[in-house]
Amino acid sequence: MREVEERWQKWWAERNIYRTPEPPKKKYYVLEMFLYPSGDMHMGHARNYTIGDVMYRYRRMQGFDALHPFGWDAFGLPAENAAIKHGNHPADWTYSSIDLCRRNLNLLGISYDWDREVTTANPDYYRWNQWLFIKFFERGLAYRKEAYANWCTGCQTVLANEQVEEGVCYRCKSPVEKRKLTQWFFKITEYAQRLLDGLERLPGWPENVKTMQRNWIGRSEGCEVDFVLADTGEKFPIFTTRPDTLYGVTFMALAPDAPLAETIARGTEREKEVRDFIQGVLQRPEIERTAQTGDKEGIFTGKYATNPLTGDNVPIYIADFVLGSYGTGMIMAVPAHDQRDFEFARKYKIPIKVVIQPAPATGHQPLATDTMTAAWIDEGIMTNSRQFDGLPNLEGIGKVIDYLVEKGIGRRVVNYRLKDWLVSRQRYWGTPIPMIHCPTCGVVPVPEEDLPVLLPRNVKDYRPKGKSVLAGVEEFINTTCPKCGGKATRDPDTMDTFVDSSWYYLRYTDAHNDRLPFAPDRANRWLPIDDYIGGIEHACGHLIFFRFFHKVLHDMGMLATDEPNTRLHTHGLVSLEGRVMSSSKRIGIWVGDFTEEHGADVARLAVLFAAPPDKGMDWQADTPIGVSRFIARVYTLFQDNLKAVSFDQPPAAGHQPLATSHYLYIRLNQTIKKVLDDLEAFQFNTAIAALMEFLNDLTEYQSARAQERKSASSAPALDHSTTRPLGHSEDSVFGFALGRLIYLLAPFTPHLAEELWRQTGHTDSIIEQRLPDYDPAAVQFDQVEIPVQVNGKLRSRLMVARGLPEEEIRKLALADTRIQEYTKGQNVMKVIYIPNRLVNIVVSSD
Ligand code: ANZ
Ligand code: ZN
Repeated sequence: MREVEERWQKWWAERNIYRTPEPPKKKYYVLEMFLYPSGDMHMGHARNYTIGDVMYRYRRMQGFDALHPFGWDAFGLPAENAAIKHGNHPADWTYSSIDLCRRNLNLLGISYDWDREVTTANPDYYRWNQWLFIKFFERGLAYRKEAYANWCTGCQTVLANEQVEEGVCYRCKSPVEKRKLTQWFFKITEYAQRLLDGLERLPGWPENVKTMQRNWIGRSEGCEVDFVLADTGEKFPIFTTRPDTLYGVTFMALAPDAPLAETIARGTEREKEVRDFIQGVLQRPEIERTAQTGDKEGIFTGKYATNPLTGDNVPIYIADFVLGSYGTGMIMAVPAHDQRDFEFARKYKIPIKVVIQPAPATGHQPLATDTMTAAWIDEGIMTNSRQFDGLPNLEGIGKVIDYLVEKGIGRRVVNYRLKDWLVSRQRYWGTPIPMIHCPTCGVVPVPEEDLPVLLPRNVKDYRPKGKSVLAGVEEFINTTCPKCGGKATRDPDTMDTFVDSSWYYLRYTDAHNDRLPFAPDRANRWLPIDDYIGGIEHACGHLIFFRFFHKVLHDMGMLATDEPNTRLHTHGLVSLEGRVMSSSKRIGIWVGDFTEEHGADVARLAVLFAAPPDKGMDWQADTPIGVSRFIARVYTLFQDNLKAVSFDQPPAAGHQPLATSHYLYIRLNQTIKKVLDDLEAFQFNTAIAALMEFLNDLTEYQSARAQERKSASSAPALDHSTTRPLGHSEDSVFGFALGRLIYLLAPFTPHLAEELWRQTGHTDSIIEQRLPDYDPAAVQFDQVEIPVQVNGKLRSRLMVARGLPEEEIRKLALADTRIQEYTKGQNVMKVIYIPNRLVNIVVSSD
């Protein structure tokens, strides 16, 4: 089969069969997430791309003008790490990896329009990253600030929040610590509410992805309350969702990385102790220290804050469980009603004050400070809260806020967990940030006509040194200021590669544009992406970032839509003997090796058939066996019956209700319906199963016919009730069914389908055809199942032709062997028949 497949792949390429029509009449945009090229592709990759390929073929054969492009997420750390290890250039590793992957994809017969290939490491792509960066800067959406950033101790670079997973780097798994650095950020928080609202308009996205994004964005309604530092009167604003507990505050806590934490003890005898504590905490992963469970640590600062409602002074601590990056980085602590505050208070012997009592109707014992073993976090009645006493606390929340606002000591606020996106990196293999630092003019963008700022090719040492690699490249770093012409330096950082992947899907719509990242009218023709296929691991990273970019570009007037994608499909992972396939760990069945040996169609069916696309699958030694047998059987069936294959609707004579060919005709239409429905519902495994069952029907039909022919020619003739005389129309159904099968195979096994299409006399490609529709009058056997009761009890069921005369039904019911067990030796009094619904036989023993 391999030669046949190669022949078709060559022919498809020559005919440019996957070229995108422009402008499309009826557009459809099918996209798989592009690939980080890291050497050989395994069956996990194959699955993702095959799923997209089936989708594309299906849409095209539905008559859509479809776009199905591919590209390479080519910048990134692994290339750099590989280069450091092997002493070559990251570009060498990247581009040879791309060649290998492209070859693998072509081996699988994936239908990409290679004219639109995008490679993010090429200057003709990354110059537009730089262009967009400057646009963001002009709109106030890219800014620099000094902040505590996630520092990966392995990669020696900062990471975005999205790239820290359970306290370690998502790439190298080294611990991540907080370091204070000046970094570039994208102001994604400005879009937090729109990113949240947009999810409501994405019915085609899986619920779990939307929930993950909602939690990640983390909208929280509450208020800011101005406490004041007791000795200086300086404001000390805190964020709380529970102003109803304001009378129960017994201490305050600062995050170790809150700005005030640095200065609060300065010049006091506690200064050193406090500084040492902060340093110790910041070395621990945030996730660990802010976990609900686990020991809470803190230190008293020696200072007090005044509660604006009560006038009470409470001690200020620095506590490890307070996040610097949420709210104001400072909290009011209410140990009676917050579990973390409770544990902290018990540990440091801070008073606890109950201000919410469980309602008497609950039957709960009133809370007492001394006997409490945990915070009371449920609802209740406000107490010890002056004029608010007696209010249900949920009502109290609003009332207290109103009061604070009136007094000018608080305001309603909405907080989001989402943080601004830190986009600068201190590594080499990425897009240089197109900014110039001038001692006189400050930060100045590189003028548009000077783009791209090329990544210098010759760098002696890519090794991470804790500062930007490019800072050490003299020819690169030294430049002149575009404003004043004076000596200046380039920004030494490169961009997070998630910037590259935030708009690549737009570049595909206009991949060769050298004046803009894309022309709006071209992009608007194709967007949104109709089917987007990729891994669930991107739920809170890429899949938020690209929505953000899309909205910004919408606001810039470059895009008509404000969401990039309507239907999202997340696919499961492929494992091998229980371990997830991985190129870097060399765990996998390799696309190249496997396809060379077994063929592309076998590889495709193997990954499609094992499980529904959204579920994971485990590759077993016998995974490909069943599907390769199926392909061989289809091929043989066609070789045995090539002359019979027909594309004409069989004459109605072939539909005689009791003929085998009628059965086959109905099975054909059932199969067409099932395959079309499953394709639409993204259930490819069951569509393939339906094709397999239908193959059985066809081969059974074929052998039954062979049998008939044999017995017809040899004497003595068999019983005529089981064999019927042959008629021309019988075989025309069979031939027609074979013809239809070629279409149905085309999305799944395009090589086999193309070969059969050619063998049956066609000169064009099967993908240029429309998928056949089913005959709606022939998807059901004209049979009904009729329950048979004896004295009202269900005893048997009959399968009969719909509309069979009542006379016949009575006879069949009484002759049924199971019914006879109940009627034996009894008198049949009555037989009641409700047409097509029920038979009830009334018997009596006398
Ligand atoms: C007082 C209080 C009393 C609170 C009480 C809760 C219960 P969400 O819903 O996640 O927004 N908080 C505020 N800023 C914080 C920070 N930077 N690090 C850690 N915790 C912080 O949670 C808001 C609540 O989390 C706030 O309400 C605050 O504690 C705490 F009985 O204020 B609360
Ligand atoms: Zn200047």
